[in-house]
Amino acid sequence: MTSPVHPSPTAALEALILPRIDHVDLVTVKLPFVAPFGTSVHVWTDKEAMLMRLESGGVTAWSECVSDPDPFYSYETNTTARHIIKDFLLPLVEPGITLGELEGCFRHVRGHGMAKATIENACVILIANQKGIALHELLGRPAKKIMSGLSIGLQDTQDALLKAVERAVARKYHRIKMKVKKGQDLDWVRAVRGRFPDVPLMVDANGDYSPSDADHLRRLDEFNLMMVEQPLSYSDIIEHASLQREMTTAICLDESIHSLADAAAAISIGACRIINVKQGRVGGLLESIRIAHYAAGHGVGVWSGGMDETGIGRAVNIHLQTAEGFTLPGDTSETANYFDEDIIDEPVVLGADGFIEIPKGPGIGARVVPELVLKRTIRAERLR
Ligand code: OSB
Ligand code: MG
Repeated sequence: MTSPVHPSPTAALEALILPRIDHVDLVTVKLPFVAPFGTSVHVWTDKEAMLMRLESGGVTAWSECVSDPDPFYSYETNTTARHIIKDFLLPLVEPGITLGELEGCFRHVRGHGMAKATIENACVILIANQKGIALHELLGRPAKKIMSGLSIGLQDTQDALLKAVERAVARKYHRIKMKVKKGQDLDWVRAVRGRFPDVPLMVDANGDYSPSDADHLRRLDEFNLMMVEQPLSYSDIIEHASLQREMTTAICLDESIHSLADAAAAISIGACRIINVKQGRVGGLLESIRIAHYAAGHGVGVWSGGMDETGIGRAVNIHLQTAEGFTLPGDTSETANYFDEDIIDEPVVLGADGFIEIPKGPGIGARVVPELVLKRTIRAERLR
Protein backbone atom coordinates (compact mmCIF):
# COMPACT_ATOMS: atom_id res chain seq x y z
CA MET A 1 0.00 0.00 0.00
CA THR A 2 1.35 3.42 -0.84
CA SER A 3 1.37 5.84 2.04
CA PRO A 4 -0.89 8.88 1.57
CA VAL A 5 1.68 10.91 3.53
CA HIS A 6 4.28 10.47 0.78
CA PRO A 7 2.42 10.63 -2.51
CA SER A 8 4.53 9.94 -5.59
CA PRO A 9 5.75 13.28 -6.91
CA THR A 10 5.48 11.99 -10.49
CA ALA A 11 2.15 10.10 -10.51
CA ALA A 12 0.33 12.79 -12.53
CA LEU A 13 3.21 13.04 -15.01
CA GLU A 14 3.39 9.28 -15.45
CA ALA A 15 -0.29 9.32 -16.46
CA LEU A 16 0.19 11.80 -19.32
CA ILE A 17 -0.63 10.30 -22.71
CA LEU A 18 1.66 10.58 -25.71
CA PRO A 19 0.06 12.19 -28.75
CA ARG A 20 0.56 11.00 -32.31
CA ILE A 21 3.89 12.33 -33.53
CA ASP A 22 4.04 13.29 -37.19
CA HIS A 23 7.72 14.16 -37.50
CA VAL A 24 10.91 13.66 -35.54
CA ASP A 25 14.09 15.51 -36.47
CA LEU A 26 17.57 15.50 -34.99
CA VAL A 27 19.38 18.78 -35.60
CA THR A 28 22.95 19.22 -34.41
CA VAL A 29 24.05 22.79 -33.80
CA LYS A 30 27.46 24.18 -32.98
CA LEU A 31 27.70 27.44 -31.05
CA PRO A 32 31.03 29.05 -30.16
CA PHE A 33 31.56 29.74 -26.45
CA VAL A 34 32.47 33.32 -25.54
CA ALA A 35 35.51 31.80 -23.77
CA PRO A 36 36.89 28.26 -23.52
CA PHE A 37 35.41 26.25 -20.63
CA GLY A 38 38.17 24.36 -18.82
CA THR A 39 37.71 21.45 -16.42
CA SER A 40 40.01 18.76 -15.06
CA VAL A 41 38.85 16.45 -17.85
CA HIS A 42 38.70 18.67 -20.96
CA VAL A 43 38.60 22.20 -22.30
CA TRP A 44 35.54 22.86 -24.45
CA THR A 45 35.65 25.77 -26.91
CA ASP A 46 32.16 25.40 -28.34
CA LYS A 47 28.86 23.75 -27.63
CA GLU A 48 27.91 21.04 -30.05
CA ALA A 49 24.35 20.14 -29.11
CA MET A 50 22.04 17.60 -30.67
CA LEU A 51 18.49 18.93 -30.64
CA MET A 52 15.28 16.97 -31.14
CA ARG A 53 12.29 18.52 -32.85
CA LEU A 54 8.86 16.92 -32.66
CA GLU A 55 5.87 17.89 -34.73
CA SER A 56 2.36 16.80 -33.83
CA GLY A 57 -0.80 18.18 -35.40
CA GLY A 58 0.91 21.45 -36.25
CA VAL A 59 2.43 21.86 -32.77
CA THR A 60 6.21 21.62 -32.44
CA ALA A 61 8.50 20.99 -29.49
CA TRP A 62 12.27 21.17 -29.16
CA SER A 63 14.50 19.38 -26.68
CA GLU A 64 18.27 19.26 -26.24
CA CYS A 65 20.45 16.24 -25.65
CA VAL A 66 23.05 17.22 -23.03
CA SER A 67 25.79 14.93 -24.33
CA ASP A 68 28.96 16.34 -25.84
CA PRO A 69 30.63 15.15 -29.05
CA ASP A 70 33.26 13.50 -26.80
CA PRO A 71 33.07 11.00 -23.89
CA PHE A 72 35.10 13.09 -21.41
CA TYR A 73 32.30 14.03 -18.99
CA SER A 74 30.06 11.02 -19.67
CA TYR A 75 30.32 7.81 -21.72
CA GLU A 76 27.41 9.12 -23.78
CA THR A 77 28.28 11.20 -26.84
CA ASN A 78 26.16 12.85 -29.49
CA THR A 79 26.95 9.85 -31.69
CA THR A 80 25.93 7.22 -29.12
CA ALA A 81 22.80 9.23 -28.29
CA ARG A 82 21.84 9.37 -31.98
CA HIS A 83 22.38 5.61 -32.31
CA ILE A 84 20.41 4.73 -29.17
CA ILE A 85 17.59 7.14 -30.04
CA LYS A 86 17.29 5.99 -33.66
CA ASP A 87 17.75 2.29 -33.26
CA PHE A 88 16.30 1.52 -29.83
CA LEU A 89 14.32 4.30 -28.13
CA LEU A 90 12.32 6.05 -30.83
CA PRO A 91 10.73 2.77 -32.05
CA LEU A 92 9.23 2.47 -28.53
CA VAL A 93 7.45 5.84 -28.79
CA GLU A 94 3.85 5.07 -29.70
CA PRO A 95 0.76 7.26 -29.55
CA GLY A 96 -1.66 6.45 -26.72
CA ILE A 97 0.87 5.09 -24.23
CA THR A 98 1.54 7.01 -21.04
CA LEU A 99 4.80 8.65 -20.07
CA GLY A 100 5.08 6.08 -17.28
CA GLU A 101 4.74 3.28 -19.81
CA LEU A 102 7.33 4.93 -22.02
CA GLU A 103 9.76 5.04 -19.09
CA GLY A 104 9.00 1.36 -18.48
CA CYS A 105 9.83 0.48 -22.11
CA PHE A 106 13.01 2.58 -21.94
CA ARG A 107 14.23 0.52 -18.97
CA HIS A 108 14.95 -2.32 -21.39
CA VAL A 109 17.81 -0.14 -22.69
CA ARG A 110 20.50 -0.02 -20.02
CA GLY A 111 21.97 3.37 -19.23
CA HIS A 112 22.01 6.08 -21.92
CA GLY A 113 20.08 8.50 -19.74
CA MET A 114 20.96 11.47 -21.94
CA ALA A 115 19.42 9.80 -24.99
CA LYS A 116 16.33 8.84 -22.98
CA ALA A 117 16.00 12.35 -21.54
CA THR A 118 16.09 13.88 -25.02
CA ILE A 119 12.94 11.99 -26.00
CA GLU A 120 11.25 12.34 -22.61
CA ASN A 121 11.91 16.12 -22.54
CA ALA A 122 10.60 16.50 -26.08
CA CYS A 123 7.40 14.56 -25.29
CA VAL A 124 6.77 16.46 -22.03
CA ILE A 125 7.37 19.81 -23.74
CA LEU A 126 5.15 18.77 -26.66
CA ILE A 127 2.32 17.90 -24.26
CA ALA A 128 2.74 21.24 -22.45
CA ASN A 129 2.72 23.07 -25.79
CA GLN A 130 -0.43 21.25 -26.88
CA LYS A 131 -2.15 22.07 -23.59
CA GLY A 132 -0.90 25.65 -23.91
CA ILE A 133 0.60 25.60 -20.41
CA ALA A 134 4.08 26.27 -19.07
CA LEU A 135 6.37 23.32 -18.41
CA HIS A 136 6.46 24.05 -14.66
CA GLU A 137 2.65 23.98 -14.62
CA LEU A 138 2.66 20.59 -16.30
CA LEU A 139 5.11 19.51 -13.60
CA GLY A 140 2.45 20.63 -11.11
CA ARG A 141 4.50 23.49 -9.72
CA PRO A 142 3.79 27.22 -9.38
CA ALA A 143 6.08 29.80 -10.99
CA LYS A 144 8.82 31.20 -8.82
CA LYS A 145 12.08 33.05 -9.21
CA ILE A 146 15.01 30.66 -9.70
CA MET A 147 18.31 31.04 -7.86
CA SER A 148 21.39 31.59 -10.00
CA GLY A 149 24.83 30.06 -9.84
CA LEU A 150 27.92 30.41 -11.94
CA SER A 151 30.41 27.68 -12.82
CA ILE A 152 33.82 29.23 -13.45
CA GLY A 153 36.10 27.03 -15.53
CA LEU A 154 39.81 26.58 -14.82
CA GLN A 155 41.61 29.87 -15.45
CA ASP A 156 45.16 30.44 -16.66
CA THR A 157 46.06 32.74 -13.77
CA GLN A 158 44.79 33.47 -10.27
CA ASP A 159 44.28 37.04 -11.40
CA ALA A 160 41.90 35.89 -14.14
CA LEU A 161 40.05 33.73 -11.59
CA LEU A 162 39.71 36.64 -9.16
CA LYS A 163 38.39 38.86 -11.95
CA ALA A 164 35.82 36.23 -12.92
CA VAL A 165 34.68 35.90 -9.30
CA GLU A 166 34.53 39.68 -8.98
CA ARG A 167 32.28 39.90 -12.06
CA ALA A 168 30.00 37.17 -10.66
CA VAL A 169 29.74 38.90 -7.29
CA ALA A 170 28.87 42.16 -9.05
CA ARG A 171 26.14 40.37 -11.02
CA LYS A 172 24.70 39.09 -7.69
CA TYR A 173 25.08 35.38 -8.47
CA HIS A 174 23.79 33.38 -5.49
CA ARG A 175 26.78 31.11 -5.40
CA ILE A 176 30.01 30.63 -7.26
CA LYS A 177 31.55 27.35 -8.27
CA MET A 178 35.17 27.15 -9.32
CA LYS A 179 36.67 24.21 -11.10
CA VAL A 180 39.74 22.66 -9.50
CA LYS A 181 42.16 19.93 -10.48
CA LYS A 182 45.26 18.35 -9.01
CA GLY A 183 47.91 21.06 -8.72
CA GLN A 184 45.37 23.85 -9.18
CA ASP A 185 43.33 23.78 -6.01
CA LEU A 186 44.24 24.92 -2.47
CA ASP A 187 46.22 28.03 -3.44
CA TRP A 188 43.55 29.07 -5.91
CA VAL A 189 40.75 28.62 -3.37
CA ARG A 190 42.81 30.49 -0.78
CA ALA A 191 43.25 33.39 -3.22
CA VAL A 192 39.48 33.61 -3.80
CA ARG A 193 38.66 33.27 -0.10
CA GLY A 194 41.26 35.91 0.76
CA ARG A 195 39.54 38.43 -1.48
CA PHE A 196 35.93 37.25 -0.96
CA PRO A 197 35.70 35.86 2.59
CA ASP A 198 31.91 35.53 2.62
CA VAL A 199 30.88 34.68 -0.93
CA PRO A 200 28.99 31.35 -1.15
CA LEU A 201 31.70 29.27 -2.79
CA MET A 202 32.17 25.66 -3.86
CA VAL A 203 34.62 23.66 -5.93
CA ASP A 204 34.16 20.96 -8.59
CA ALA A 205 36.96 18.49 -9.34
CA ASN A 206 35.16 16.35 -11.95
CA GLY A 207 36.68 13.24 -10.42
CA ASP A 208 40.33 14.25 -10.56
CA TYR A 209 41.45 12.88 -7.17
CA SER A 210 41.90 9.44 -5.69
CA PRO A 211 41.43 8.13 -2.14
CA SER A 212 45.15 8.58 -1.50
CA ASP A 213 44.56 12.35 -1.84
CA ALA A 214 42.28 12.37 1.24
CA ASP A 215 44.76 14.29 3.43
CA HIS A 216 45.15 16.90 0.72
CA LEU A 217 41.39 17.20 0.11
CA ARG A 218 40.79 17.58 3.85
CA ARG A 219 42.69 20.84 3.70
CA LEU A 220 39.74 22.28 1.80
CA ASP A 221 37.88 22.21 5.13
CA GLU A 222 39.47 25.47 6.25
CA PHE A 223 37.83 27.50 3.45
CA ASN A 224 34.18 27.32 4.52
CA LEU A 225 33.06 25.91 1.18
CA MET A 226 29.41 25.01 0.56
CA MET A 227 30.60 21.72 -0.88
CA VAL A 228 33.20 19.89 -2.94
CA GLU A 229 31.66 18.34 -6.05
CA GLN A 230 32.79 14.92 -7.33
CA PRO A 231 36.29 14.90 -5.84
CA LEU A 232 36.84 11.18 -6.60
CA SER A 233 36.25 8.97 -9.64
CA TYR A 234 33.28 9.59 -11.94
CA SER A 235 32.05 6.06 -11.26
CA ASP A 236 32.67 5.87 -7.52
CA ILE A 237 30.23 6.04 -4.64
CA ILE A 238 31.83 3.97 -1.88
CA GLU A 239 35.17 5.79 -1.66
CA HIS A 240 33.28 9.08 -1.47
CA ALA A 241 31.59 7.70 1.67
CA SER A 242 35.00 7.11 3.28
CA LEU A 243 36.16 10.56 2.25
CA GLN A 244 32.96 12.20 3.57
CA ARG A 245 33.62 10.62 6.97
CA GLU A 246 37.08 12.23 6.95
CA MET A 247 36.16 15.78 5.96
CA THR A 248 33.76 18.39 7.27
CA THR A 249 33.08 19.99 3.88
CA ALA A 250 29.94 18.48 2.34
CA ILE A 251 30.54 16.22 -0.65
CA CYS A 252 28.24 16.68 -3.65
CA LEU A 253 27.97 13.89 -6.20
CA ASP A 254 27.51 14.67 -9.88
CA GLU A 255 28.95 12.08 -12.32
CA SER A 256 28.26 9.02 -10.12
CA ILE A 257 24.49 9.53 -9.88
CA HIS A 258 22.50 8.14 -12.83
CA SER A 259 19.23 7.19 -11.14
CA LEU A 260 17.11 7.31 -8.01
CA ALA A 261 18.67 3.97 -7.06
CA ASP A 262 22.18 5.49 -7.25
CA ALA A 263 21.04 8.45 -5.17
CA ALA A 264 19.45 6.19 -2.55
CA ALA A 265 22.60 4.04 -2.39
CA ALA A 266 24.85 7.09 -2.03
CA ILE A 267 22.64 8.60 0.67
CA SER A 268 22.34 5.33 2.58
CA ILE A 269 26.11 5.00 2.98
CA GLY A 270 26.76 8.70 3.55
CA ALA A 271 28.67 9.23 0.30
CA CYS A 272 27.31 12.77 -0.11
CA ARG A 273 25.29 15.41 1.67
CA ILE A 274 24.30 17.13 -1.57
CA ILE A 275 23.38 15.92 -5.06
CA ASN A 276 23.82 17.72 -8.36
CA VAL A 277 20.86 16.58 -10.45
CA LYS A 278 21.44 16.96 -14.17
CA GLN A 279 18.17 15.97 -15.72
CA GLY A 280 19.90 14.60 -18.82
CA ARG A 281 22.35 12.46 -16.87
CA VAL A 282 19.57 10.78 -14.86
CA GLY A 283 17.30 10.09 -17.84
CA GLY A 284 14.93 13.02 -17.68
CA LEU A 285 12.59 15.22 -15.69
CA LEU A 286 10.60 12.48 -13.97
CA GLU A 287 13.66 10.74 -12.51
CA SER A 288 15.05 14.16 -11.50
CA ILE A 289 11.87 14.96 -9.59
CA ARG A 290 12.00 11.55 -7.87
CA ILE A 291 15.62 12.06 -6.83
CA ALA A 292 14.96 15.58 -5.51
CA HIS A 293 11.89 14.38 -3.58
CA TYR A 294 13.78 11.43 -2.11
CA ALA A 295 16.81 13.53 -1.19
CA ALA A 296 14.62 16.18 0.46
CA GLY A 297 13.02 13.44 2.55
CA HIS A 298 16.49 12.34 3.68
CA GLY A 299 17.91 15.76 4.51
CA VAL A 300 20.11 15.85 1.43
CA GLY A 301 20.27 19.10 -0.55
CA VAL A 302 19.72 19.08 -4.29
CA TRP A 303 20.51 21.52 -7.05
CA SER A 304 20.14 21.53 -10.80
CA GLY A 305 23.39 21.07 -12.66
CA GLY A 306 24.08 22.31 -16.14
CA MET A 307 25.87 21.10 -19.24
CA ASP A 308 26.53 24.52 -20.80
CA GLU A 309 23.22 24.07 -22.57
CA THR A 310 21.81 26.27 -25.31
CA GLY A 311 18.67 28.18 -24.41
CA ILE A 312 16.55 25.04 -24.82
CA GLY A 313 18.25 22.94 -22.16
CA ARG A 314 18.82 26.02 -20.01
CA ALA A 315 15.06 26.72 -19.99
CA VAL A 316 14.28 23.09 -19.09
CA ASN A 317 16.65 23.33 -16.11
CA ILE A 318 14.94 26.54 -15.00
CA HIS A 319 11.47 24.95 -15.04
CA LEU A 320 12.77 21.84 -13.26
CA GLN A 321 13.95 23.95 -10.33
CA THR A 322 10.35 24.72 -9.37
CA ALA A 323 10.12 21.07 -8.21
CA GLU A 324 10.26 20.11 -4.54
CA GLY A 325 13.76 19.59 -3.17
CA PHE A 326 15.73 21.99 -5.38
CA THR A 327 16.76 24.05 -2.36
CA LEU A 328 20.26 25.09 -3.38
CA PRO A 329 21.36 27.45 -6.16
CA GLY A 330 22.42 25.41 -9.19
CA ASP A 331 24.55 25.88 -12.28
CA THR A 332 22.00 28.17 -13.88
CA SER A 333 23.76 31.20 -15.27
CA GLU A 334 23.15 33.93 -17.78
CA THR A 335 23.25 33.06 -21.47
CA ALA A 336 25.94 35.74 -21.95
CA ASN A 337 28.29 33.67 -19.81
CA TYR A 338 28.44 31.12 -22.62
CA PHE A 339 27.08 32.57 -25.87
CA ASP A 340 26.99 35.91 -27.67
CA GLU A 341 24.06 34.61 -29.66
CA ASP A 342 21.80 31.75 -28.64
CA ILE A 343 19.10 29.93 -30.62
CA ILE A 344 16.18 31.24 -28.52
CA ASP A 345 14.54 34.64 -28.67
CA GLU A 346 15.29 35.94 -25.16
CA PRO A 347 18.59 35.27 -23.39
CA VAL A 348 18.56 34.18 -19.73
CA VAL A 349 19.47 37.19 -17.59
CA LEU A 350 19.72 37.81 -13.85
CA GLY A 351 17.52 40.34 -12.15
CA ALA A 352 19.02 42.94 -9.82
CA ASP A 353 18.59 40.43 -6.96
CA GLY A 354 20.46 37.70 -8.86
CA PHE A 355 17.29 35.69 -9.44
CA ILE A 356 16.14 34.33 -12.80
CA GLU A 357 12.54 34.65 -13.98
CA ILE A 358 10.93 31.66 -15.64
CA PRO A 359 10.37 32.58 -19.30
CA LYS A 360 6.64 33.06 -19.82
CA GLY A 361 4.62 31.19 -22.42
CA PRO A 362 3.67 27.60 -23.15
CA GLY A 363 6.18 24.79 -22.76
CA ILE A 364 9.70 25.99 -22.03
CA GLY A 365 8.57 29.61 -22.50
CA ALA A 366 11.58 30.53 -24.56
CA ARG A 367 10.85 30.53 -28.31
CA VAL A 368 13.28 28.62 -30.51
CA VAL A 369 14.19 30.83 -33.48
CA PRO A 370 14.37 28.65 -36.63
CA GLU A 371 16.72 31.08 -38.44
CA LEU A 372 19.20 30.98 -35.55
CA VAL A 373 19.03 27.18 -35.43
CA LEU A 374 19.61 27.04 -39.18
CA LYS A 375 22.57 29.39 -38.93
CA ARG A 376 24.27 27.03 -36.43
CA THR A 377 23.22 23.68 -37.93
CA ILE A 378 26.02 21.29 -38.82
CA ARG A 379 23.82 18.21 -39.34
CA ALA A 380 20.12 17.51 -39.70
CA GLU A 381 18.32 14.22 -40.08
CA ARG A 382 14.60 13.42 -40.25
CA LEU A 383 13.90 10.20 -38.35
CA ARG A 384 10.15 10.11 -38.90
O1 OSB B 1 30.78 19.05 -13.85
O2 OSB B 1 29.09 20.28 -13.62
C1 OSB B 1 29.99 19.84 -14.32
C2 OSB B 1 29.90 21.62 -17.70
C3 OSB B 1 30.16 20.57 -18.56
C4 OSB B 1 30.40 19.33 -18.03
C5 OSB B 1 30.39 19.13 -16.66
C6 OSB B 1 30.11 20.18 -15.79
C7 OSB B 1 29.90 21.45 -16.33
C8 OSB B 1 29.71 22.65 -15.52
C9 OSB B 1 29.02 23.81 -16.15
O3 OSB B 1 30.20 22.79 -14.43
C10 OSB B 1 27.61 23.92 -15.77
C11 OSB B 1 26.88 24.99 -16.54
O4 OSB B 1 27.13 26.16 -16.31
O5 OSB B 1 26.02 24.64 -17.37
MG1 MG C 1 30.22 18.67 -11.87
